[in-house]
Amino acid sequence: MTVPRNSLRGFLAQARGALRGAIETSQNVTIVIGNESADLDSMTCSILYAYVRSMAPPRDAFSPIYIPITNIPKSDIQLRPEFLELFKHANINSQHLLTLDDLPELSALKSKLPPQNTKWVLVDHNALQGQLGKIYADRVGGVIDHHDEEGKVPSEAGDEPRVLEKSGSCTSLVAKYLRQSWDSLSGPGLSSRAAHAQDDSLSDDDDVVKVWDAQAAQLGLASILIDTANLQDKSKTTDHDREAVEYLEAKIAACPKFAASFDRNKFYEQIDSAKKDIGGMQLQDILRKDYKLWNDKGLKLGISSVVKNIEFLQKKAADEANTGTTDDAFLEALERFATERELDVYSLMNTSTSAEGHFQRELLVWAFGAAGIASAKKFAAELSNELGLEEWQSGEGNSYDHDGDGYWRNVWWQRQVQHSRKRVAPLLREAMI
Ligand SMILES: [Mn+2]
Repeated sequence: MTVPRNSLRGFLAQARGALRGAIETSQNVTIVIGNESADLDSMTCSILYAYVRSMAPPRDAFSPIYIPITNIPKSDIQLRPEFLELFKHANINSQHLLTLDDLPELSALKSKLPPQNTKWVLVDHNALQGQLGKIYADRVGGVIDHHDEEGKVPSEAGDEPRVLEKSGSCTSLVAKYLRQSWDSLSGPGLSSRAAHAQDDSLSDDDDVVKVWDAQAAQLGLASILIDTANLQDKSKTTDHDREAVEYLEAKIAACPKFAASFDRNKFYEQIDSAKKDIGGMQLQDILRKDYKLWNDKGLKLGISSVVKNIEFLQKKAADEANTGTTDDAFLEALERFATERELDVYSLMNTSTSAEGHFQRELLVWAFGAAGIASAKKFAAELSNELGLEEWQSGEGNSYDHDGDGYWRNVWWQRQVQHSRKRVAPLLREAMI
């Protein structure tokens, strides 16, 4: 069975059905999955890759269709308003996205989806973490990623890619890898009645393949623009990103339905402001919505990335707590987050724009227990220069720095703002003792 040329919407519906069928009948299944923070990049990488590969598979593909899974429960989609904004441009909605909820529940995972029936392609990470990693790590057979190599993916990936390169967005690497296959699918339009019948976003005059391509192109383009600040962030943007933007924009320009009205800057602003629209969320949800966890040398390290400054979180904490000082409410909320997850080291990375319009970063590190404290101190001592760490004070004029009573905590301005979690996480992990 080959997967027919289809819209993203049609493809995702087919993928959901195929996954269910494969589980029920013990058929082989190839799963394409992004990382556990499940940001926009991870989501679009997995969908784009699965979409094009399913319609243009390698000769000896492990299964007839590639299933894109976003690495969060379905309920967490709501914590990513930028997903919902972007879905409109791709003519899909949150119901179409496949998530962890589409896999068998954890207790039955191994029996209902036996490892030998699966092949995993990792996009936007290169080591399968968490519960999935415990069961399926040996079944990883391909990777496209822009994080530091963790040495977990076999050096020979056979039919699937093994691409680990620096780029602002992993979606840029995916677009580059798919280019030939995708173009081979974009030949003369098939404006068949059937295609029009199954896609109600089309009018009779539309060339369906061009519309579908332009919708998929916008899905990918959004991540690249978000990850590179609309190609303006020189520390992140690479040639891969610029080339992918050009390539995807050409697909949009080739489609009469979108060509005239599409404006890259407006598109970027729209997705970016949706991403920052977190005012209505609970503080604990904000901390977990872009969260990554590692286990190194027996220590648990968790890092939350937040697109607002600490002051924003303090106000939120104070509103939710209703009593005590803002500082107390904020620190109690953070401590609850870290202790519920039994972390040895918890870090919070905040990005924001200063009153003068400059991009800025705050970095908090909170360590619990002797080994965690020793690791955090080592990190602070060794990396202070590289990260440009400078003293920070809360709005109430307090320093959060603390050493004693079984915990250690420090907050800094991170003046070397080019270093995102992609850099800070490996540094923290290396500091673990
Ligand atoms: Mn990424």
